[in-house]
Amino acid sequence: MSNQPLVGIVMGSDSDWPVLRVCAETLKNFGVSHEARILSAHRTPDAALEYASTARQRGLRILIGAAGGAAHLAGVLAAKTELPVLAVPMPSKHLQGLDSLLSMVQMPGGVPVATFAIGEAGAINAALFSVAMLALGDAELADKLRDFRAQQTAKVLAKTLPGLP
Ligand code: RP5
Repeated sequence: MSNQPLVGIVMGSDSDWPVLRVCAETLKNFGVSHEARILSAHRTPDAALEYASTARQRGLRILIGAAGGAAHLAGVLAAKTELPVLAVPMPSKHLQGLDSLLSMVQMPGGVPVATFAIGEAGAINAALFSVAMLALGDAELADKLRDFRAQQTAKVLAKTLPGLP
């Protein structure tokens, strides 16, 4: 894994990390260099804007924005960079992440974010989607993704149900 981070994972709070950890683990398993930051669109707005506006020149290729509640973080990051921004809605205390999902997926036309599923599935898939995008220009990474899929397929096909033929 090169030291230059290609994927920047940004979360609105350290309380998001238990859900988002699997995103970083998935990237690590593919050998994709990444960094993770706690930056909030409303609690640390200047730092969040600075991070996004300098991300491209610092060599990042993809940003992943994860937040809960009125989850405007991914949209704010996208407003300040031309890099693709993937949005992961965090489960929220009162609405279980439905609020996060809707505020991310319903970006008005003009500044897109690509929104994934609420919670851990979204965190894994944002990482896998990052791998797929980076694999467009990296044959070795494309091979790793193909192997991962083949292993996943083999695991499912090997499953049996107790008591059923
Ligand atoms: C959002 O508010 C964060 O992304 C987090 O999901 C949610 C709650 O944050 P804490 O109050 O736990 O710091 O900004």
